[in-house]
Amino acid sequence: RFLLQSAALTVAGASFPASWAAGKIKPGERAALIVVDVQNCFIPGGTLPVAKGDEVVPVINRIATAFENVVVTQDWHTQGHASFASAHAGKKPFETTKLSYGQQVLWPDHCVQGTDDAALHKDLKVPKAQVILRKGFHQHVDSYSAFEEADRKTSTGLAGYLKQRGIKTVFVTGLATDFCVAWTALDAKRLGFETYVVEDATRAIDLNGSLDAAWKNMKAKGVKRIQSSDIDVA
Ligand code: VGL
Ligand code: ZN
Repeated sequence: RFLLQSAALTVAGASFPASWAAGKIKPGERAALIVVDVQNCFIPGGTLPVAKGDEVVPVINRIATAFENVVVTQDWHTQGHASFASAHAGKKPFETTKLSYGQQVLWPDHCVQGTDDAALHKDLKVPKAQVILRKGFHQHVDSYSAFEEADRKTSTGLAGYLKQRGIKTVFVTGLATDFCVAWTALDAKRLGFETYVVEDATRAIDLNGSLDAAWKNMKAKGVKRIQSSDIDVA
């Protein structure tokens, strides 16, 4: 849980970094913050609004200052994308259907490439963001996870990108807790990263108990649930 700066720990002399004494997590240079889908589409006023989605912005802005590495994702759908209810005759948003890779929740049209709706929230301030990863752009395949598309075959390359840069730990934030955040965190853990979800830096859609189910699943798989106050933000 604690990443010690080697110079700061003297066992005999009992000198510890302040963050260690305070029990806070200090993200080192081998940690990355992943900011999932903080886009207008998921903010009240957008096409698939997440209740209080805007409230994650100041929390993410604050903790982002503690990270050397930041990855931002964007849900980036084609028009008439397979995850849109409007693409399936007789289907309404929030119903499900069976696609080639399994069950798919059908959503209102949202986050269409290049629209204002798909833009990042204007108040999001992550100056150290090094990559913006777009997902969900294959017409027939959704991608909640930033690592792997819903067919469970097509990689986004994010794991390789992070591993080649020596990243061992990821902190997942953004929207929505029970869909893109959870799927991203579960894949991160499965792919070998120590994985935290910063709960107060997320908001949920909560469809038919999906939020409880997501937390149970994440706990079972070893994803750690923390609050932004658990992070040492200098
Ligand atoms: C998301 C539903 C559809 C998300 C994306 O970002 O959680 N949810 N597309
Ligand atoms: Zn989507």
